[in-house]
Amino acid sequence: MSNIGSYDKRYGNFDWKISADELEYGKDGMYNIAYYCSDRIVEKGFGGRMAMIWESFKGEIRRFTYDDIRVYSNTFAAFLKDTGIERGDRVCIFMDRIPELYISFLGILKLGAITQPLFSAFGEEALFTRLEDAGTKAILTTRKHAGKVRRIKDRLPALKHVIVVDGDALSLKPGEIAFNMEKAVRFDSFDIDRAGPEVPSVLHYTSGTTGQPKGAMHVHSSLLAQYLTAKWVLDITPDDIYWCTADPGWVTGTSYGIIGPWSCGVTQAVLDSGFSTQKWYQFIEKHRVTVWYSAPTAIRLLMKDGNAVVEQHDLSCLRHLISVGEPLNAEAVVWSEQTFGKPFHDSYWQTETGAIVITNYPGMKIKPGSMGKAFPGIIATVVDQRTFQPITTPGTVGLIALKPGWPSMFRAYWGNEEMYRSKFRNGWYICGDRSSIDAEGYFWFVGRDDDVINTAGHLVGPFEIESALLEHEAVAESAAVGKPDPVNMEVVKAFVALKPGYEPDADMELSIMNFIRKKLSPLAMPQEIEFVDSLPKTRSGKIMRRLLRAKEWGQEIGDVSTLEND
Ligand code: 6R9
Repeated sequence: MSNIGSYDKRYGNFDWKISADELEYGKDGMYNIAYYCSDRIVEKGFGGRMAMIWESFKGEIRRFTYDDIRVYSNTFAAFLKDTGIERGDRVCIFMDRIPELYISFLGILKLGAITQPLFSAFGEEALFTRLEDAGTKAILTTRKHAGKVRRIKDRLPALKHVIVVDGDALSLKPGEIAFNMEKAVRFDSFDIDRAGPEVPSVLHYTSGTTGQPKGAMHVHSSLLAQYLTAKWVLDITPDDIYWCTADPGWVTGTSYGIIGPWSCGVTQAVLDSGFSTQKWYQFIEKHRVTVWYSAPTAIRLLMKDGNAVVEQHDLSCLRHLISVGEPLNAEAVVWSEQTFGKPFHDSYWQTETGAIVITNYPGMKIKPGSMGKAFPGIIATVVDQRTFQPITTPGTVGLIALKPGWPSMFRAYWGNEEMYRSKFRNGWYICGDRSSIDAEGYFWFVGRDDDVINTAGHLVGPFEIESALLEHEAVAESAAVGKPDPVNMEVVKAFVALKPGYEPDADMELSIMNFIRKKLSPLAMPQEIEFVDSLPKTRSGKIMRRLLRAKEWGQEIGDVSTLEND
């Protein structure tokens, strides 16, 4: 029997109080996520249970009990407080998936400060944009990534502290601080910030169509949704070994790589290494992973490598599989059922929703290719793109819309009230994705309603890429669009018009690709560059990205005058 039991019963009879009661949320005025992820588990008598089994890319293994993460996060909190970090300050975490990332995340929250996790593969420009926007006061990083911080620090007047968690006197530059979690004086207790359920907790940057990435701000009471979805959708029980393959630089890696699982008291396995079929199967087998949360691109890569490699491993430990981030194709569901004896369950949500909102539940009939149904407590529909009225005819495509008010809904885009408000129409939060709903209430994803590129489950904003492209000395104008890719779903393709005197040859293509990889990230790097003399524009001079995109996807765009106002 799964944790959720009967979906219909749960949906019809739901109250978020279920979550609050189970967590005893708000007891003694305590609302802080970090308390529920560490101290509470210890107080319940499970301090000796493993919270994290961590494996490095070299195969080194380290284990941390719930009591360890309680004490180490206290230690981080006390150190940051001593450094001058106060409630509401933004503290960025910029490191690979090392234990310090997961533990400092809780430490920052214990202090009442806001965590801003950023993907460590970000280059200096991507990092700069996000730190500048958030007015970030401190950054926790490692020697490996400190160079990028050093190169932009002078342009960030708000950034007061650079803390290197594996630093020593020799490796530091003036003004930087070394802090070693395990060598520091341990703090067995810390006065956890209790400012309330609406206190900001996590700030995740996410890409949109226009402008630079926006910071989706969450608050502590998001826990109510993250806890219950981890329990009911991921079906986590304290006896499980749970593996979330996402990096905490993205929302899946925090909501379901830290908050959800640890508030459920489960043992997490963390692999600080990139994708490799062999390595992943070995990891599951070695640590006896039972619940596995991953993404369609990874599943497609595993499928590509075939079943011979699966047969070399004992994967019988796997009990429940879930996927997120991009459309989960029906073939992948069927393949996983044949290969692991279990289907992957799709789950749909966004940085802005903070937690899973539409999904296939354990025990529910799966229709391969469908994302499933709304989570209890979530009122989801599709609305007409012009009137924002719910569409009642099954099978008609509209925009996915949610009734505001679920606990993990983002509360702001950092410093951008207008953009935040624009996401709400006619009493609905508009997700920006297109879908239909069938007669049984199952959602069938169609595509995004904007120009954001989803590559291997990661959103990349065309504007951010185009802005960076313009900084290349040879580029006069550019457009970045998503192009179909059999594994990553989409990859970035750039159309570039060069300044006079520059040659559109293979060297130039390489030079531009490397420029973007270094400045932004490997994800944002165009996999292909098409040199053009000029780009199609509207009468007002805006580049018609949609026209270029439609060509890549082999779609008929029809009358281009309809794009005039895009
Ligand atoms: C959690 C996360 C959100 C966007 C979302 C949609 C796409 C996510 C999906 C899916 C099809 C699914 N997306 N889950 N598309 N099927 N099951 O990924 O957050 O990085 O903000 O991306 O990803 O387009 O709007 P985020």
